[in-house]
Amino acid sequence: MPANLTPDYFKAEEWYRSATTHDEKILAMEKMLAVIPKHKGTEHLRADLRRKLSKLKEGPAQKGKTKQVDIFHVPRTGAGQVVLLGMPNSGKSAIVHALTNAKVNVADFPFATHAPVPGMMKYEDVQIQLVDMPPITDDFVTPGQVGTYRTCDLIAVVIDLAEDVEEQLLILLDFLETRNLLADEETPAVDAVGNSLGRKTFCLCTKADIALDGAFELAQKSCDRPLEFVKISPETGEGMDAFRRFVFDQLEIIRVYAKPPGKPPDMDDPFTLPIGADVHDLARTIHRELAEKLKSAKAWGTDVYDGQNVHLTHVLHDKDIVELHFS
Ligand SMILES: Nc1nc2c(ncn2[C@@H]2O[C@H](COP(=O)(O)OP(=O)(O)OP(=O)(O)O)[C@@H](O)[C@H]2O)c(=O)[nH]1
Ligand SMILES: [Mg+2]
Repeated sequence: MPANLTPDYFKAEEWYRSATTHDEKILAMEKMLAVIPKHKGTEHLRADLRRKLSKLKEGPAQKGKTKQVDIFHVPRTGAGQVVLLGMPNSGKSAIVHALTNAKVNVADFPFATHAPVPGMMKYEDVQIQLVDMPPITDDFVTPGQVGTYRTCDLIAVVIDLAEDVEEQLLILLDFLETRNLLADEETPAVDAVGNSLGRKTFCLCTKADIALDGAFELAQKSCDRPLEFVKISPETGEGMDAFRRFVFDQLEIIRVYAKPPGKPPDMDDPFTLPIGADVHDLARTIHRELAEKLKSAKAWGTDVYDGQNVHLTHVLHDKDIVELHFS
């Protein structure tokens, strides 16, 4: 009996083939099993997949002692990590080049970038990590690439406004969707320990200086996901400052300046915390063990008068200054 496998199944299979980490392979195989048509013709294949899946879940095979280096694992530094996703030649490296000091390869030919390249982008006094990536196409993804997106804070879907925006959106969002990378509030996909698989995503429309007529509006209109859109041109600088601010807002973080008792606050190097963090969270960020000895705190900034004594559960705001007293 014919198996009549569907495009969804083939996409999941493609994900499995391009997955290089053990966890990613499990996720991909679970997806294959979830989307495979369930009829007599696929009975053997399903049994085979279930067998392979339980083998995978037993743990990775031990292959000698050599440790493999995963070039797609980019350790996060700074206040947040933003990873670019785009088609060949769409302008990803030019964005990272314009906003950071990273040594990226901007080139007028496709597939110029082969591995992730992180750089630090400054927004006021905050450092945010931007990661340049190799391109993807509708039928090519570098093996292991999905791993970089899986652990980032924000995915920037780069759309070249000088090319077919609808086609780019279709391919790029499909890549994210088939790998459970699009955060979906209605049906949040989670891993074995309950962490969300989807990442917060926005569309970064670039090459505004040579955009086709109405391309930005068309991209917004043809996107069937509730994503935010930003327009930039690294070439002319258009929208670049607004983009830094946008990324800071999207990360949903605040800056807090620590003030040692009797001394001025350190205004050069803020601590960054998630929106909603309180005084105790700040103490934990500064020093996990000392945090248990936190006795009292004074704050300057939003909703307090200067130097007000605040409770340890006092919720902090962007640019607050806090003086911590330990017992
Ligand atoms: N006019 C104009 N050209 C741009 C802009 N951004 C990038 N380019 C040009 O577009 C070409 C591709 O830019 P890259 O940044 O190398 O593209 P990429 O997405 O990194 O390409 P891959 O590494 O192949 O994925 C280069 O010739 C750039 O000079 C822009 O804002 N305006
Ligand atoms: Mg590149």
